[in-house]
Amino acid sequence: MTKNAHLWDPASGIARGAVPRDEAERRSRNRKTIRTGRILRAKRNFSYPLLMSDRAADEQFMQQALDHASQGVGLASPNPCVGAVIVGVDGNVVGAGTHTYDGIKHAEILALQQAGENARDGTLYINLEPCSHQGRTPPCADAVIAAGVRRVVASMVDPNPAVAGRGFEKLRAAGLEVEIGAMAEQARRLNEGFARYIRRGVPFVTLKSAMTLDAKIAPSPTLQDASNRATGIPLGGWITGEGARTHVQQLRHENDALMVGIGTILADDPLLTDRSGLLRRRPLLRVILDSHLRIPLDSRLVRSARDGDVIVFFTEDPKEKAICLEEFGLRLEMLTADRGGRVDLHEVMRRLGQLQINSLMIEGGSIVNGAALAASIVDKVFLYYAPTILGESGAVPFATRMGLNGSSFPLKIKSVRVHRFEEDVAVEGYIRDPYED
Ligand code: AOF
Ligand code: ZN
Repeated sequence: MTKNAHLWDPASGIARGAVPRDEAERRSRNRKTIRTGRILRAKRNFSYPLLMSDRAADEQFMQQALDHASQGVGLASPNPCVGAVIVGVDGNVVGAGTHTYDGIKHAEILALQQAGENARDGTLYINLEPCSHQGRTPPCADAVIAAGVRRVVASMVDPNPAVAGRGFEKLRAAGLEVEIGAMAEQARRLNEGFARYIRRGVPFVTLKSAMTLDAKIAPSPTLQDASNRATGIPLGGWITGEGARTHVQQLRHENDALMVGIGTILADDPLLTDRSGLLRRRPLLRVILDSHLRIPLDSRLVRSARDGDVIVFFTEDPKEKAICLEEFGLRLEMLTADRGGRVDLHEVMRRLGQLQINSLMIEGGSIVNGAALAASIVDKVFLYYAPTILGESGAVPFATRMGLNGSSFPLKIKSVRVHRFEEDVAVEGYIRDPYED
């Protein structure tokens, strides 16, 4: 008989060490129900609310961690939004934390400090891998181990190449149970700006536009009066309704910077501020592409510039105008022109990356939209549609001159989501995956 063979048990009629058939069936049933999350695992050392599966409880606590992380929107950049929740052995939350950049401490450190001794043998829920490196603070993985946490449930690996799995390795090497992937989609969306920035040194770019169903962003300038009468849409006026426009403020709040071309300034005289009413640690950086410095000194943008929150990229140097704009508090940066004589968008991206801008929203007119798509700087689109057909051949299209750089159209938009705002709809989708490309 070989060493591993089962011994025959005459009493039961089955091999010792093998599992009886009805017992095997019972275990298989249990495995299935555990996988589908309907019943409790038989043995456990702490109590969740009864009848809640491990997975449902994990998701509930991870949702709490994500809610804490979301409180860092506008306050954590250029760092990621991270929230942590610690559940003690009795199944209750004993600590929680939200990372903010100015607060320096990482989320799990704040949660551990709140939990104190109650963290021992508990579970840490966190939307990002605990860090393994010495940054402005020592590695969080070491602190989690030192606190005696037994299990770590995390949504995703840290896209920061300085961490990228090493935090999890540390935890596992110290004997902690580590589970990765709870509510990963939500977690990845929350930190898509951070992922692009930390992996590539450039901001994650969202192209936002509001248009009619026939993809026009404004009536023809020459037919402005007639358009007004026919459609009620004034040149430079609102196309979408209040619900969509309130949502745009939310998007502005989620971004570090906003970019338009000089054409938009001349047509609309916009303010381009974050009016969400939510706190942010840095003012929304307003970025203007203005090759020949045509920006009017009496525009609302120039008049409202403060603390370097307006940056103008230009290619020619009309000295007097530049000096004058600087006196108004604008930042001026001369960049090289691309082949079409416009500001090189790749240089703009590099420069904004150097300024620690994680995320940029383009709210440009036709030319900037077309140029951004053609230059492949756009990661995501957020396109609002009002239920109107302008039907005017001279109306301003969503994007023009897209073919100039020879980039590959048609562009495929992935992971599409559709949103509804009263009468309007919005299509959100990705051109590039900030975690992969
Ligand atoms: C975590 N928890 O709450 C945050 C983490 O310069 P530092 O020291 O602030 O470190 C920033 C890096 O640490 C950041 O790029 C990311 O990799 C990680 N952020 N990690 O475990 C947190 N904010
Ligand atoms: Zn950390």
